[in-house]
Amino acid sequence: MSVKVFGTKEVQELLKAATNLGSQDGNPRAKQIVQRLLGDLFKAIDDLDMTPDEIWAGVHYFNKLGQDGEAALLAAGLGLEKYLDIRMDAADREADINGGTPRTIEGPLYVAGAPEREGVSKIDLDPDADSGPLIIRGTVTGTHGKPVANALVECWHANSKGFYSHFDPTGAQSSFNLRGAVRTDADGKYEFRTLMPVGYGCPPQGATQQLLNALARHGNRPAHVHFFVTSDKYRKLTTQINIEGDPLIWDDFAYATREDLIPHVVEKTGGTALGMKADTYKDIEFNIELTPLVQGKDNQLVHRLRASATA
Ligand code: MBD
Ligand code: FE
Repeated sequence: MSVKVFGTKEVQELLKAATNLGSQDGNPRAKQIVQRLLGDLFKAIDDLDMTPDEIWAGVHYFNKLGQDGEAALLAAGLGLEKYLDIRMDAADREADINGGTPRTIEGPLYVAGAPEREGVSKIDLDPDADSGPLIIRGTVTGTHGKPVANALVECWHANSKGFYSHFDPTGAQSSFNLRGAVRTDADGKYEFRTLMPVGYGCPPQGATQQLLNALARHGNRPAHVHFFVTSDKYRKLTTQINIEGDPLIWDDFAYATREDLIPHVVEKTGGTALGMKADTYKDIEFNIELTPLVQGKDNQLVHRLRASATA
């Protein structure tokens, strides 16, 4: 069977009715977007001759996706979140905004409300026998390499099992374990004392992994650390670093790896004196360069539903 009904008057009128285009009421932007997406879906059903079984499998997939709370995870896995970065990179080039530390996706696992510290923060609140000590430190600079004092550097990352606090299926971690917020000092410096993260894997029984399985894709990320960097005088940066040497660095299911976001990992001693859990520790210097406001405004603030907690 290969019928073509998309172009018929009946279907076009159905589309118009379903999106209420004949009315002045409603949200015009919502109507525009729904009309386009629904129309593209109708067209695809015609073009690919999708069967009722396939359509209902898709409809029920959305139910499972919602039940699992994984819509934002799937957005990362299908490259939708990366696509938004590609668009923001292109918009920056068009606006002649060059340089600065590259952005990369936020992902779905940020939690607002980490306790704010000055300059240095120890964020490994819970013991984790399988993970060694790690320092991540650097300088936040702005235009012409000028240090930015009083910038807020937030970071969040997984534990030795690849689990994030607040989203840990074992319930093992306290609220802000491995999540920090530090104000840069007068020289623009920040430092987190923490433990080495391990890469994340999608919940094996979840809707995201179910779809990835059908595509013969894995749902794993290399070990990484997320950052938000905010300051009054510069645009907010959303980025991540990868842990050098992770075999998945160029095989991230969320496509977040970028050339300039793989700082060297250096082994150092002297951790005990710093209050680390062993004397030998890993040290990562990650310097962050922010980009200027655009006509006095930060055009990098993305509004999305985020978890929050109180410390
Ligand atoms: C993560 O830790 C993450 O950063 C992304 C983008 C998706 C799933 C888990
Ligand atoms: Fe992550």
